[in-house]
Amino acid sequence: MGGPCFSFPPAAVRHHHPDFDKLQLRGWKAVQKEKDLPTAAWEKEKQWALRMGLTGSDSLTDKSIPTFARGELPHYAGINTFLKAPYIEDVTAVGNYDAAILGVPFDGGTTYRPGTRFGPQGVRKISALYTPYNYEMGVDLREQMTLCDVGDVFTIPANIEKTFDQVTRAVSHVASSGALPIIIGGDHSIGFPCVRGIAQCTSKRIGIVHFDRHVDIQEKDLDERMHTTPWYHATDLANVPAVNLVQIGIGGWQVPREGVEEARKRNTSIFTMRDVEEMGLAETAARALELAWKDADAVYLSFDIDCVDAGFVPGTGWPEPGGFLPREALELVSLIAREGICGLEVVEVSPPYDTSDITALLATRVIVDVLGTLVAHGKMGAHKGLIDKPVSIPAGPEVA
Ligand SMILES: [Mn+2]
Repeated sequence: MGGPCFSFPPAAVRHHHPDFDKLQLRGWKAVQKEKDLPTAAWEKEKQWALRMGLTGSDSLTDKSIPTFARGELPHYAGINTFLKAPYIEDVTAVGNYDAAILGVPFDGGTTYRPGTRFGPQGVRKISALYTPYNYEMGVDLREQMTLCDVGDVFTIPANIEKTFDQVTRAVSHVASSGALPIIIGGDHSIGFPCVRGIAQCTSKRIGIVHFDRHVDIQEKDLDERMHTTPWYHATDLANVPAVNLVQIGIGGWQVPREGVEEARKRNTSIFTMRDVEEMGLAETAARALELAWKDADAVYLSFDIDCVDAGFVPGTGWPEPGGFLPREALELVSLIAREGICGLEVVEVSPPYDTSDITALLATRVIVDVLGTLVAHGKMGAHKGLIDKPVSIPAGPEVA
């Protein structure tokens, strides 16, 4: 019987790092920070759940549990909105919230794998895994902001132009209300009508930070505006100049030359994965912010899930190896969002091609990480100053 070939030295001779100090650990700081977060909204939600879902059975010890599941718990139950946020059936009430989730179920701009029309459903479904609290950021979205889910835009499956008009109308309504639009795609063709929806509510100048493996800036693809074309049309808008478009993660073998030619003509800024690697995440974000915000009044954040390495995002239209690790992508969007944004879209999640919801899960993380960052850095609501030309969309007739 052989003894172990290695054994730990006795405690007396262990070499502790002389500067080791628990106070320096982020993990320890986060534990401390949690105690300062309020709980009022959670208490209110539990009361509301009892009112809506009836008091629970006598045999339950926890008297906050209702008979019918209402609100956050249990995570596997309920009718899924994003993060179990209240569903706003009457969209005229959307302005009562700091931010609003809207789905754009549309894959008519897809040139290879379809399925992103199921993106909003897929992301909402897996978002049920999440609590509104983030340990490392020390934020609790339920306590520190208000979020609603306005449901989906009524898209027109066989008509991309009519769909664009519907999307612009919906986004302009949400932006005009003062709620921050958080858009779940849908393929990337919706980038154009989403930006147009915000741009038409303001006389001010909008920059775009775009995460993608693909450049998405050619005029047409297969004779139409497609998911390869949003930034050509968005940067044709008077107050969305191409010089404020920063494209991060572009590279590989799926970047059409027509798009590259257009990026060159329009003088957009493109960071490849190698650029990011060499600069590091902090420097990448700093330079991207400088370019996107130069003489601009707000920045729109567009996150194509395929900017992440194909191994992490099987459920997408044009997977391409060599992109970001999830941790890098999340860190970068967080660094961008801390300066404030006027809208977020997360696109190209295709649940029929997904495996164990992992692609939709990452899309959820991008959204909650951006919301958490905005809260942590005091930027939630900062976009409201942008809206100086709110649009007004007629409501339908009163129902008796
Ligand atoms: Mn892409």
